[in-house]
Amino acid sequence: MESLVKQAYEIAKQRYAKIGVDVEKAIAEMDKISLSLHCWQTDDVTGFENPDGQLSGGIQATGNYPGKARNIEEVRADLVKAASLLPGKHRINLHAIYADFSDGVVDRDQLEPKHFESWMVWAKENGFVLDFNSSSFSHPLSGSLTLANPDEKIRRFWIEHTKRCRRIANEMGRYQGQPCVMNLWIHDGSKDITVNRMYYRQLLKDSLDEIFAEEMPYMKDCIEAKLFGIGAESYTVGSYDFYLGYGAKNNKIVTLDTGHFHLTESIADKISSLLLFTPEVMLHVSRPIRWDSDHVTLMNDDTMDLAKEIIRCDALDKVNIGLDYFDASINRIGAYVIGSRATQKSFLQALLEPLEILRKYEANGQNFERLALLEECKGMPWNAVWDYYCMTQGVPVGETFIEDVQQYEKDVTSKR
Ligand code: RNT
Ligand code: ZN
Repeated sequence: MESLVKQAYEIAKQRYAKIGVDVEKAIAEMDKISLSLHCWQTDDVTGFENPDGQLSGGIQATGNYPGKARNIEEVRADLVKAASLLPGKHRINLHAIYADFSDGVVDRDQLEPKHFESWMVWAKENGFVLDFNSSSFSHPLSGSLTLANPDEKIRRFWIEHTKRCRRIANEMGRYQGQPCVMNLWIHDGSKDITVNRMYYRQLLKDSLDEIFAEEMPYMKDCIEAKLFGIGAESYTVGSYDFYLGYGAKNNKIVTLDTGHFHLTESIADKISSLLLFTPEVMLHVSRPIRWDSDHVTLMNDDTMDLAKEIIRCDALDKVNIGLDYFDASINRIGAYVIGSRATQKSFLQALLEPLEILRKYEANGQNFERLALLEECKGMPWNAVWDYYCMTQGVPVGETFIEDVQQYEKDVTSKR
């Protein structure tokens, strides 16, 4: 197998050289592509507050495939397993509901860095860097409005929660010696027509201003918009326009979740616009089917276009690549690995694009040639480069990771 992979790689290298692409450089660039692995794929966004709690906030994990992680040890074991099947070094994205409650569960307005201390130690031991998220959903006070709630008591509860989350993220960043990226997504919205669109947005703006007032040098703030959630079909307080305006004005990172837009909208096209006005971009790579269904990410046109646009904008160091899907209908580790590798494969293809020639064609008005070469690129042997990359990184080549996932299911998840 090894020599086959090598042979194919050598041929691919020559093929790419003919169109001016340096394959070795592309592989070296792959090292910069760290995914932020969303811990919630391991347990269908349950978290550790209440294992029997219902997922709320307009998001849904459908399916009941056996073997979901039920506690902090199982979540960690699954994360380590999934990451072991991916080339490269990665980050772990935690939600506030994944706190270590071994000393007792506390409410979300009581969370402290100490509840994430064991995560920090574990991450360091396992070579991961942590990212973080405040959690507005699946709580008795979640309702349909949190940071935009006219009820001052409820709004204050969520402001307190989010402020604490920033402090936790800041501690994570300090501990790991690199900034922790904290995402803020709230589900606030309304099922039916509201006559107070401005009012709720004003409340959200006020809440954010207060939350962000405290300087936090070791973390980065991201704000994530959404088109609509289940049960909030008519109005979402934190819409894209809202957060784009807020981010541009306040220098915050805007999160683009690929499931949070009209399905015909190109998320790839937003990268260059955003980066002209905001410092960085955070991605939640997902796969919407008819709605924000959070199917397993695939190497489809949407993911590839997104990766290509980032490379074409030379923006790798300004884009944080997180994943966000939760499929409970198939082996969860398998789902994890498929989506992560699909994202990595999309980036590798983007790095192998013959940009110099394509740009020359474009500058000369040679539009036929540009289109022809773009089309031919799809059939170039990028896969031989991917296999080689996986092999040199010591992770399964091609489809052989299926067996690893099956083995883990046999040994671990099927016994849960
Ligand atoms: C919901 C948002 C959000 C969540 C996670 C769990 O539509 O995409 O990012 O999926 O934070
Ligand atoms: Zn998301």
